[in-house]
Amino acid sequence: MARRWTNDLTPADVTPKAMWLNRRQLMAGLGGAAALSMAGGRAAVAQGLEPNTLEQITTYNNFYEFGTGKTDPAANAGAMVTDPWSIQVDGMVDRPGSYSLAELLDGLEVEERIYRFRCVEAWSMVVPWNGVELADVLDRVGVQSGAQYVAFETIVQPETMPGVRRGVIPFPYVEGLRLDEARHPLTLLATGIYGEPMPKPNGAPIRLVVPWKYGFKSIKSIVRITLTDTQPPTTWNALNRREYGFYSNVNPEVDHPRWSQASERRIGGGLFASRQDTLMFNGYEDEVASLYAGMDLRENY
Ligand SMILES: Nc1nc2c(c(=O)[nH]1)N[C@H]1C(S)=C(S)[C@@H](COP(=O)(O)O)O[C@H]1N2
Ligand SMILES: [Mo]
Repeated sequence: MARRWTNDLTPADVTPKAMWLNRRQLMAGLGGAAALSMAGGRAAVAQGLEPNTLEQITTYNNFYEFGTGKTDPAANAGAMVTDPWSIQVDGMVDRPGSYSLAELLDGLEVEERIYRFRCVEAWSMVVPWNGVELADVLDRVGVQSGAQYVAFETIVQPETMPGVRRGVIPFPYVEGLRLDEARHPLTLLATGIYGEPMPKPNGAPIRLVVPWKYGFKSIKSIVRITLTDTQPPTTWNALNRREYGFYSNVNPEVDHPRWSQASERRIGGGLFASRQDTLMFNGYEDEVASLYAGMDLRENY
C-alpha cells in the first residue's frame, strides 16, 4: 500500500495524442456526463494513471481568494456566485466582447483528459478534467497577428471571498501564457471534473489547466482573457520573481530556492508513502519540449 504511488507513473502514461483523437471520436458518438466519465474511467485504467478521488481533489486546494489553508476553499467557496458567468475577451482579437459561457463554449467538444497535476509546493494529484482546448476558444474569438501572449484574470467577489477581504495577496489573481503554450493541444479550459460541473474549490465554472507547468499557472474562475504582444504580469512572479518564474515549467532539475523539486508527495498516498520522482515537464516532455527548444530552462524558470 505504502509504495502504491511510487513507480506507477512513467512518461508512457501520458495520454498519447492518438488516444485523445480516439477519445474525440469516441465522445462524438456518446452523450452526457455519465458516458463521459465511464469512458474516462476505462481509459485511466488502460493508461495506469489512477485519478485521485473527487473527495481528495475538492478538499485539498490552493485558492487564496478563500484563504491560504488547503481546506479553506472547501469550507468557504460554496458562497461564490458562478451563475450567470461571463468572460471579457479583449486585446488583440477580431471579436472582442463580453461572452457568456455558452457563447464561448457552444459547439465545442468537451473532452475528458486525465492529467498529472503538480503544485510548485511539491505535492501532486491525478485529475480527470473535462474541458475544451483553449486553442478552439482562441479560434472562436479570432487571434490577431502580432499577438504573442494570453493573459487571464480571476473574478474578485469580496462579499464571498474572505481571502480577498483580508488581502492575503493582491487580487485579482492574474496569469499568462505565451501564445504557443496557450495553443498547445494539452492546454485546457476546464469546465468539470469526473463529468460533473467544475467544483467551486477547483475554480468554478471555468479554469485553466496547463499540465506541464506548476499548478499556480492554472488560474481559476476566469472572467477575463486578453491577447497581447507583451508578457503579462503574473501573480506569483510579481510577489516573488526569484521563486516563481513566468514559465514555471515542472522541472526536477531546477530546484525552488527553498526546496527540492526532484520529487513530490502524491495526495492520497497515505502518511507513510514514499515520495515519487518528479518528471521533466511533469511527464509531458515528448509533447511540449519543442516549445522550449534552444531555451535555457534554468534561466527561464
Ligand atoms: N484564482 C486563483 N487561481 C489559482 C490559485 C489561487 O490561489 N487563485 N492557486 C493556484 C495554485 S498554487 C494551484 S496548485 C492550483 C490548485 O488547483 P486545485 O485546487 O484545483 O488543485 O490552482 C492555482 N490557481
Ligand atoms: Mo500551487
